[in-house]
Amino acid sequence: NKCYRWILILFSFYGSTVHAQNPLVRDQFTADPSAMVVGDRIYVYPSHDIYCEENNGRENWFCMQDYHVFSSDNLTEWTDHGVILSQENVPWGNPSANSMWAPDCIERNGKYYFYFPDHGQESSINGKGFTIGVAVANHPAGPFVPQDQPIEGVKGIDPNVFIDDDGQAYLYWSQEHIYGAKLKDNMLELAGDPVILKELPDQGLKEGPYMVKRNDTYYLTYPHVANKTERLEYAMGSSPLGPFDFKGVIMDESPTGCWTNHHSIIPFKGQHFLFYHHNDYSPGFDKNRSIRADSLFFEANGEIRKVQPTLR
Ligand code: FUB
Repeated sequence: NKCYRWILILFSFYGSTVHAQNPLVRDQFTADPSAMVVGDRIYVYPSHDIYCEENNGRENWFCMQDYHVFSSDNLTEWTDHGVILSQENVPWGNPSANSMWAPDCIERNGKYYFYFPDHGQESSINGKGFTIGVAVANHPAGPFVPQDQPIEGVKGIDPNVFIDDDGQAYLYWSQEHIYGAKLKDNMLELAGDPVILKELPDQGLKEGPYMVKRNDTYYLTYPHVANKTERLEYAMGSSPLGPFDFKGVIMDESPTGCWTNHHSIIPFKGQHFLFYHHNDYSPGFDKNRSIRADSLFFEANGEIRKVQPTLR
């Protein structure tokens, strides 16, 4: 009888735990997943990798022309809500730059603010000249309407937006360094000068910032090229713009050889998840990636336990 009771307890525990099936999206390439919980669903806003032909952009480089959003209530069945924003619809953007890199989305007062990098109309398509714009919707799946101009005072990629418990919003982004700044309540303009978040390892590219708050601690998490390819690292602090103490590695370099990684961390149904990407479906070309998710755990002292990617 005791044994039967234990089996029941274990079964009910296992049955209530949510597991992802990786990669999450299987009919197109996706990268840079930014996940957000709305009600009992997760919405994921990834980049949409395609392959650039020689006559359309920079061959063998990142090539992204639009964004889709996907949602799920169990991490295994995903609904593709279709295209939420295309490069030709960005009033200030270069419609042939193919540079709709990593985005982020957040809800405030019933509106959804979608932050995305793009090249302005005057910019080259060779990696310089990125800035960040905002598109606004009344529903997490859009339709999203882009603002006429990008955010003044921001140059770079990989936007991440965070709203603290006191209502103050912050924008983080990267351009060689990781930057942070307060946002005005309208979520469309900076409210102060950007600061460089400096207390991270000196050497190697750092990008893709993602801020997490848990138990009054701020976790600045980011991909970093410490060796050959990007691994996910984090630093902890007691305020949103630092100072931060470097703590360690969340995920080692990709076992599939993908040069980039890019992530988000959310609580969902009583546990935390790390969303990230590898190039599972394109082992020979790491600019065609696939988004994934795995459970993430905090240690009793608040540090993050390293996540091992579940492989297929
Ligand atoms: O997806 C294009 C770029 O690759 C992102 O902006 C970076 O974070 C890296 O994942």
